[in-house]
Amino acid sequence: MTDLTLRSSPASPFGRKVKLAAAACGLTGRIDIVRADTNDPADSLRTQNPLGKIPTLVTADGTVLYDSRVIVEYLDHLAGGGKVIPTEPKARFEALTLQALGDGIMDAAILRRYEATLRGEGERSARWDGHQQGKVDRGLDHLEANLPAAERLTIGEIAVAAALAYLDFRFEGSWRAGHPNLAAWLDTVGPRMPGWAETTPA
Ligand SMILES: N[C@@H](CCC(=O)N[C@@H](CS)C(=O)NCC(=O)O)C(=O)O
Repeated sequence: MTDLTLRSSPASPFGRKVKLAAAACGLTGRIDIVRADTNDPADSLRTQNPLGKIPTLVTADGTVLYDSRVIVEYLDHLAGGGKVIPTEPKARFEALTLQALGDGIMDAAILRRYEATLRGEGERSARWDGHQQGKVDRGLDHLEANLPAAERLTIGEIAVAAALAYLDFRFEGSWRAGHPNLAAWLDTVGPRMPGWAETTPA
């Protein structure tokens, strides 16, 4: 029985992170995914989440949770705790910081995507785009030198995998050539994650 509604879209990397976390927590069967259009002012998403952002989670009693980090905390709690967010302090803050890096890469990549798709030709700023690209590049370089774990599945590895797969999806995997070890990590670890195939954007 589904008692949770996730507003998301297939292309959203933050939505995918939450779906992968839900799968790792064994909660996929409780979640009904209802597609949201963040560009549509009439979409009920904007009444559920004033920020109009996905992912947004609505529980059976109408409680609304956002953003993705809060939703992941909630799912981990529903699953009994310590499933994708470790409880031991050192591991916990490592996982949360790695998640923040994955999220930051997604944020910057999404801003680049919006710059290219939502702004008209004359409105685009190469300087702003380069500023965001720098965050992605430095994040990738850091991860290439500090590969995430291969045998552990925390929200850190999930967020990084979702971020890299988004770069594959929207930026034709151009990051791979300069980051061969990270690319190999994604290709090995990603498909092993519960829910990976089902959440791959087409
Ligand atoms: N910090 C947010 C970021 C979510 C986010 O940026 N979502 C994008 C889609 S992946 C979005 O809703 N964009 C529409 C908008 O910003 O208006 C989270 O972790 O959930």
